[in-house]
Amino acid sequence: MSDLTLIIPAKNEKESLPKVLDELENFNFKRNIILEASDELTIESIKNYDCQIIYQDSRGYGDALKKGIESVETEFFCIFNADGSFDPKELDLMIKKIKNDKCDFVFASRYEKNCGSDDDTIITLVGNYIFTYLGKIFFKLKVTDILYTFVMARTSCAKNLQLTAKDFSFCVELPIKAKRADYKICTSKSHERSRIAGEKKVNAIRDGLKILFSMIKLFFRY
Ligand SMILES: Nc1nc2c(ncn2[C@@H]2O[C@H](COP(=O)(O)OP(=O)(O)OP(=O)(O)O)[C@@H](O)[C@H]2O)c(=O)[nH]1
Ligand SMILES: [Mg+2]
Repeated sequence: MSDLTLIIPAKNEKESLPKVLDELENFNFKRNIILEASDELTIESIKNYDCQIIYQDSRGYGDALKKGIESVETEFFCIFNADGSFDPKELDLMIKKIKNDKCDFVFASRYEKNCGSDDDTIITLVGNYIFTYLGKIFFKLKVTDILYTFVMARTSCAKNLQLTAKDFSFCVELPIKAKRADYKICTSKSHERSRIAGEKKVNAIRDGLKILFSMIKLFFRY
């Protein structure tokens, strides 16, 4: 399936990223890795792999994903973490939804029936619940796991969204702007695995507050 590009944001993932690329070996997707040019250890760790390395313009998770979306030349793309927490076997179901059900955006979810997470803490679980609920109430979003950001999309639709978030508030900006643009959104069942190695980049308090402020700004269309 060469009409799908995986956008893989990576920051200090020298242990996990090679293993993620090993697991993807039998899948015929393009792989675009987005990282900072200064992240020499991660770059060194994947030098023998078949993938495209793209340097982000600035810093941050959202900045990397924005650059990643701009880089896609295939009809579809999927945001795919470099830490091993996403299972590539789940991509098949997401592809079916986007092709057969003609969805524009497919948001994978850890919180539907028969879904789950090996990586959740009580803080991330409650945080996610609150932000997903705010999304439902204030933006009429039907996604069930707003912060997961395991998202497949029709590239032309995502490129239309004028995304600006450089940090983790990208997680809410993407579904809110997709909904506002009236694109067809659906969800897909997922089970998140633990990260393979390395440290998480999200800080619950700092990034939670940034996401909250971003939602308030988006609500007032500022
Ligand atoms: N290029 C780039 N990638 C980033 C940045 N911040 C996070 N990432 C990557 O984005 C993905 C998600 O970040 P994580 O740290 O795993 O966030 P998380 O899933 O909430 O945290 P865990 O629970 O530890 O998995 C990983 O592949 C990171 O390497 C960044 O500033 N730049
Ligand atoms: Mg992770």
